[in-house]
Amino acid sequence: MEKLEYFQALIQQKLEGFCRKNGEERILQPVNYILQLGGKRVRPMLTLLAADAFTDELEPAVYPAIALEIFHNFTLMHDDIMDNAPLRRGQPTVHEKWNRDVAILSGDAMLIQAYQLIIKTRSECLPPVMQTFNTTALEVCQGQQLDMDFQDRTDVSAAEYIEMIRLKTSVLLGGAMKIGAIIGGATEEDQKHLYDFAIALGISFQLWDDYLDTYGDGLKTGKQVGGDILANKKTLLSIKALEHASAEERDLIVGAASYISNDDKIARVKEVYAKYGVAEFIKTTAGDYHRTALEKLDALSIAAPKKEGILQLVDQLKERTH
Ligand code: GRG
Repeated sequence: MEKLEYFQALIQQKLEGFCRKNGEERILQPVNYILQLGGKRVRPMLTLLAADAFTDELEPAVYPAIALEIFHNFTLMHDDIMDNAPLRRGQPTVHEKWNRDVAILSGDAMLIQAYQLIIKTRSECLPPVMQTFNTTALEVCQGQQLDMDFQDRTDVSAAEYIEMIRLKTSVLLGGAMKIGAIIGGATEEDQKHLYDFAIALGISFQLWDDYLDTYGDGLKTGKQVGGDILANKKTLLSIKALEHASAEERDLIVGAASYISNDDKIARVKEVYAKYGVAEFIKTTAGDYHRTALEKLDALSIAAPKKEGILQLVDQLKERTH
């Protein structure tokens, strides 16, 4: 675990230095605020771990790693505006604490700052790193658009939903690993294995997240159990149920039916889920993606001890999220 702790501390130290440099500049205050709210720092960890798998020289991967965390936080800031979310990591969102315009502008500044850090990548790696970063950022946008489109539809398929997660969440994890692998000097084949590993892992984690929102232990997840059901949210659970639901069941799931209390609605939707076996479906699907991820890691051309850190991070995330 020592390596993970060292990487975490390094990321924290670099982010603190970045915030110190931002100083008290008005549009950068929200940038420092969101970065100091915490977060698991998964993306920069993936970049460092991927680089570390191929080289002993970690330093060239540090700025790109920090750039990815800043980009991630920028997407959260704008996502919170679009979702009208009051809280982020348990604290007021930027648009609540300041206002919507500040959150838009500071988010924009953050995206530019991410680019300022990415271009510090050493010159021979810069073209493929920049290309990966740009492709990833554009795909994240597409994923966000799909997610918004899905909220108004009742005919979203499981495959479409998984494609949305791939774009909205997984490609940034994949991009983070690929960038680390490029900087570490990995072959294109190994870059692809690591990219595919992160894609599958991201999908499996998101599906588990959906599952736990309905079937998890609220004390462990820190979320209201059944929150997605009450918000009529499209998740793999509701999508799978809608595939089979009667007109009455459909109304209940999409929020068009009346109910006595929140508990009553959650219980009735869970009955529909049980009828169509959706919990088992989601568990099997998440398990399949998890297995695929491990197979991709297996296929890497490096010795097992070099994969250790990556596997430890997966275990740590499982503990925090499962
Ligand atoms: C790409 C130009 C451009 C715009 C962004 C707003 C937007 C368009 C995209 C939203 C993308 C988004 C919010 C994806 C959700 C990803 C996700 C799973 C967030 C939670 O990640 P964690 O659990 O969070 O790693 P922490 O708090 O640990 O950092």
